[in-house]
Formats: sequence, structure tokens, C-alpha cells
Amino acid sequence: MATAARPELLLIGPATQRMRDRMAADFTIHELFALEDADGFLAEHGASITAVATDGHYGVKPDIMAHLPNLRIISCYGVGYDNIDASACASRGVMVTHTPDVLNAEVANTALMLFLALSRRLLRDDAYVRAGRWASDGPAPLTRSAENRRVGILGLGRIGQEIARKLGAFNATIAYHSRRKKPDVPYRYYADLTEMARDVDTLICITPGGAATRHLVSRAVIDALGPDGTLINVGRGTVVDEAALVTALEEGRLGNAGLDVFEDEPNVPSPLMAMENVILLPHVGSATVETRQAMGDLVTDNLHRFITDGTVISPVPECRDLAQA
Ligand code: A2R
Repeated sequence: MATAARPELLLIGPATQRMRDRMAADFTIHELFALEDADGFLAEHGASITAVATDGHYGVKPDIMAHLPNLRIISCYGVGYDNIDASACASRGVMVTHTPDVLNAEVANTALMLFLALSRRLLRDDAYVRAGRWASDGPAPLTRSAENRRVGILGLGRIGQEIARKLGAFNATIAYHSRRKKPDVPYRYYADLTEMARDVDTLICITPGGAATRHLVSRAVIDALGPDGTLINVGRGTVVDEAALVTALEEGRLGNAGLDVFEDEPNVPSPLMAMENVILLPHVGSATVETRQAMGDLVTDNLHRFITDGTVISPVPECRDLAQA
């Protein structure tokens, strides 16, 4: 017996079993990375694909987009979507959704974890105990308090504001830089990032990636932060001039760095590996079972709503007009 044609979805990148099961209820899934001949498949069947599920890392590259003339929706796992040309999608009438808000607390926790671990030298002291040095050398050297710090937040959006709120527990004085001053926040605004870096001891980066934010944290900003300063990046690697960061750490012009994101993931500059004043994480800001499930559910809920009644829950800003059309 013939069955009704189901919409066809291209899955780019990984997905949990729960996501696959939820998507499989609505779509026939074609998993790009499992296809023996992905290029051949796209050339032959690309026109039958109406939906894409992807993530912020893989996005949808232009060469793939070019093979999907009937695409109607891209559902992105993650809040950042710098590898999707959302403006081009909007003008083509392709809806793009992402997963904001559900990861705010987790990414903020990652920033706080780096902040505390760098201040109190968590990894150094753990290694000290494991190496038997507590017994042989006596007490570990003192660290710096995480209390009463002056913290600058680059990008006081959904996640940035959650970081600021959580830093309140440590009596931090918060400042922020973004393109516009926020009307309703009690923190000092700096129109100039370098000036803010000069006035704080910790700079936390949580802006989107992409061309507009590339290398905002320049050598000048790093030097303004200075030899006692700490740089924490939980946004996108491209926001920091990584070569300038490495040189500043090597030359002692910057005190500490906590990095969850890098310019060329998963490649991490080798000089960072040996530095005791640096903590390196493999882009795990939101990577807990609970938060990743909430993100996955939002990805699949957006897809389900779209094919059910044409609406979505969380369009990217570029596609908000499309959502109302
Ligand atoms: O500039 P504004 O007023 O639009 O503020 C946004 C700021 N921002 C920038 N600040 C300085 N220069 C720029 N070129 C620039 N572009 C954006 O970043 C806002 O304060 C913040 C982004 O906040 P949300 O859009 O609420 O994003 P959310 O959910 O906090 O996530 C931030 C990023 C994601 O895009 C991923 O790359 C990463 O965190 O996970």
C-alpha cells in the first residue's frame, strides 16, 4: 500500500537518539555524514529536501545550500549560528531557528567555573596534591580571591546578563561593552572595549561570532587587561585574536586565560597546552545532559511546529518577519 509522502530532512552533524526519534515522527531523515556519496545524493535528491537540522559548528555551508532549492526551514542546535547565512535565508524565504535561553544558565556556569578555577588555581593545586607535593613541599602557594573582582562582560545579552547575575554572589563590580547601551541594567556601560579592559581585572567574552565580532579582543584590548588580567572566552573563538592572545601569555603581558572556544576548533594552539595559567575546555559551555536535552527538544519542537502549522518557537532575529508573515 502506498504511504503519504513524508517531508524529507537533511541532518548535518550529530544528533541524540531522542532527537532522531522525535524528528523521525515527522520526517524521512537523510544523515549527510552517513551517506556514502553525499555530493551525489545532494545533486540527485537535494530538491526533495525541505528541512535541515544542523548545529552551530557545521551550519549549512553555501555549497550545500546551493543544492537545496526547496528548503523551507533550518533548525539549528545552539544559540550561535555564524555558519548559517541567516540574512540570505530570510531573503530566500527560508526560516532559521536556534536554541536561545535554554542554555543561558549552563554557559554562565561554565564562565563562572573558569572564573573560580583560574582565581583559585584549581587545576594547579589538584596537580600539586596528585604529584605528592603537598607532603614533600608543604602548603601550596597562595592564590587570588574570586571575591570583589571588577569584571567586564563583552556582550551583555541573554547569557551575559546571566553571568552578571551569578557574579553577584561573588560581589563583583560589573561593567559591559556592546554596540548599544542597555536601558534597564544597573551596570556601567563602556562604548569603548579597550577602555573597559583597562578598568577591569577580568574580561568575559560572550558575543556571537561572525565578521562583525572578529578579533574584537585585539592586542590592544589584551594589553589593556594587562599582566594581572584574566580573559575568559565562552562565546566564539573568532572574537579573540588568538595569535595575539598566545603571544601575550608567552610574554607575560596577560595574566590568565580560560578558553572554551577557539578560532579553529578542534585545533588548539600548541603553546597554550603547557601553560599553567590557562584552562582549556573543548567547547562544552552548554554540554550537560540536561541542557543538551532541552536544546535538542527545542530543535525538534521548532521543526514539528513548522510542519504542523507553519509557525516556529525561536526564529533567529533575521527571520522574525518571516515568522510573522
Ligand atoms: O551589540 P548589541 O547591543 O546588539 O549587544 C549584543 C552583543 N554584540 C556585540 N557587542 C559588541 N560588538 C558587536 N559587534 C556585537 N554583536 C553583538 O552580544 C548582545 O549584548 C550580545 C549577544 O546577546 P544575545 O543575542 O542575547 O546572545 P546570547 O544568547 O547571549 O548568546 C551569545 C553567544 C551566541 O551567539 C554564541 O556565539 C555563544 O554566545 O554561545
